[in-house]
Amino acid sequence: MKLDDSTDALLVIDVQNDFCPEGALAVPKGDEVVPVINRLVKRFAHVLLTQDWHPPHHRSFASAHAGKKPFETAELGYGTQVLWPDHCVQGTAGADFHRDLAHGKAELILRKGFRPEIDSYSAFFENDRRTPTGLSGYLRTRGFKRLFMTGLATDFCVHYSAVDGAALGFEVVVLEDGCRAIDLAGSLVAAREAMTKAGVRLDTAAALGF
Ligand code: VGL
Ligand code: ZN
Repeated sequence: MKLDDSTDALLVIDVQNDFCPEGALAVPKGDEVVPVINRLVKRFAHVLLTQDWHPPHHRSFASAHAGKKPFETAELGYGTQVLWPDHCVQGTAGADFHRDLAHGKAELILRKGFRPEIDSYSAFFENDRRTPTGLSGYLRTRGFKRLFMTGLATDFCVHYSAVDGAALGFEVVVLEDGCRAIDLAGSLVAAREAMTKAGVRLDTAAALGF
């Protein structure tokens, strides 16, 4: 596939230590996305990263709810929230990008999930589905039209970012070989369905010749 350097951007989602093997919220084979993404970084003129960035005791952590265990759910002000192990706490090694990720070229690092009471899967809106992160304004102002998404996890942050990006009018391509899933109770199948329904193109870097 031919890229347009003025309107295409690579969005790399949450490739952080806590989502890689041995991390606090390890995504199976999460580190396998790194070589794929590093190849993509060389092909794209513009690279943007997101970083899950929670304060200690964040409300999405099971540890903040008496009697709850990770991967159970809780009703928060904005709806049902999966409760996670403590992860990506601001300033900790777990919140750092994977050491081999080629992040030096990134033009933007968008941090999300920093409001103590609201989780943020999507790079565009927090989990209340109303509070914007500011990313859409940034992307529009810079003239980006097509977003190639990769990273962790396919069924949570990539999924919500892709669906929101499409709803906001961007052309979204998820490169699945540059993603890995948590896959809780069928969440990967559901995410792929939701993305397809939203008009997101599911493809691979390999098939597109990147
Ligand atoms: C994520 C769960 C909690 C993700 C972030 O990056 O997919 N998942 N926080
Ligand atoms: Zn998180």
